[in-house]
Amino acid sequence: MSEHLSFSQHNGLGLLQLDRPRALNALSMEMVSGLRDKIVAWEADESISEYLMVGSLDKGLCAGGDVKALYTEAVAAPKGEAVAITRDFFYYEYQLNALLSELRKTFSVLMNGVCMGGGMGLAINANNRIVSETTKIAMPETAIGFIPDVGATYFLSRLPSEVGTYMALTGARLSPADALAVGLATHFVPQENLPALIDMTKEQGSRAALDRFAEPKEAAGPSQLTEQMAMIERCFSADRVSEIVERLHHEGGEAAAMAEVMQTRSPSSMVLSLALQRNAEGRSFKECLQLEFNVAQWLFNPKRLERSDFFEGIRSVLVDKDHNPRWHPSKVDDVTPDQVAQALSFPADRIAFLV
Ligand code: QUE
Repeated sequence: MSEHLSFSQHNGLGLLQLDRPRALNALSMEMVSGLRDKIVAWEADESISEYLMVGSLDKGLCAGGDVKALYTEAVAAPKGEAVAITRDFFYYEYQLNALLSELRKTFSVLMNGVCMGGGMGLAINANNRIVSETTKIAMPETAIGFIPDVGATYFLSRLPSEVGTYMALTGARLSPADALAVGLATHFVPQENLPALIDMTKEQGSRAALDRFAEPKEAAGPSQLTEQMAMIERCFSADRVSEIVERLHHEGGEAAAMAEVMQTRSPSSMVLSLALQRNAEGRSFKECLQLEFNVAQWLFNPKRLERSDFFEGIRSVLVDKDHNPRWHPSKVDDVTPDQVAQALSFPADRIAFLV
């Protein structure tokens, strides 16, 4: 079992704690499989009636998958094995995401602090998604040459207007008020009350604890995203990334600033993410996870690995921290429709979902 997890039971509550604060609770393979095994056991355990997941009250729920470790292991391994390392991690993470989407018991999660990427995959299917004033929500994968995954193809594409497309392409950070406004979060509890919320959930369950500590959504303050919604709709409804960028420049102001952010993101990641978002209609959560897995495996194809935007992105953002990635290709219009089609239909392993 992972040293970065702890589990305990309190009057029918199963408490799942991520405990790796120095890495912002970034998920290792051991953490993913430890969570999976405990949840499978608790689903069958009649003495457990609900779950609460918490990260660090200082730092936050979770920064994502431990992609830095994945990078270090993969660059040290022979090519074939590098692919296997990334394949296994994402396979087990997506299995866990699917398991969390079909729980038999009420599931609450504290989304304080950093709640990004893989952290969103843990939280998104909870019944009670509790934010505080410290919450920072994002799907930032296009910054590291990857794609919003962990079911983002499903849950971002179902957000109001084009908010999901905006989040997927830019990696924009949402405030607690934004998250409540678009439905990514369900409850607001001030940071100072989180310890008491946890204590009361242990004693009396989540219903009583939220009745006591959840505040009206207005307490989270105004949502900037709500004010930008009409502009986001106008710009991010385009069918091509280059068209979105043109529309943003044409709008000027804060829209143009979004276009500037997109200049720094991986062109391949943005084009693939847009295709995944547009492809999500009518698909189930698991079908979306499988499509993401296909694309992830295509990105890790050994033939293209040395030119992989994923490795270059992790190198530039998390390892060397020069924030100066050299993307291949460097322009969105150089990512061909044929490549996109290949990526989405890449014959990756079928994920054997547990539920
Ligand atoms: C985009 C991402 C991630 C990121 C930064 C990005 C991501 C991730 C981490 C991260 C943060 C702190 C750690 C760590 C990883 O940063 O997925 O190991 O200690 O996990 O711009 O997708």
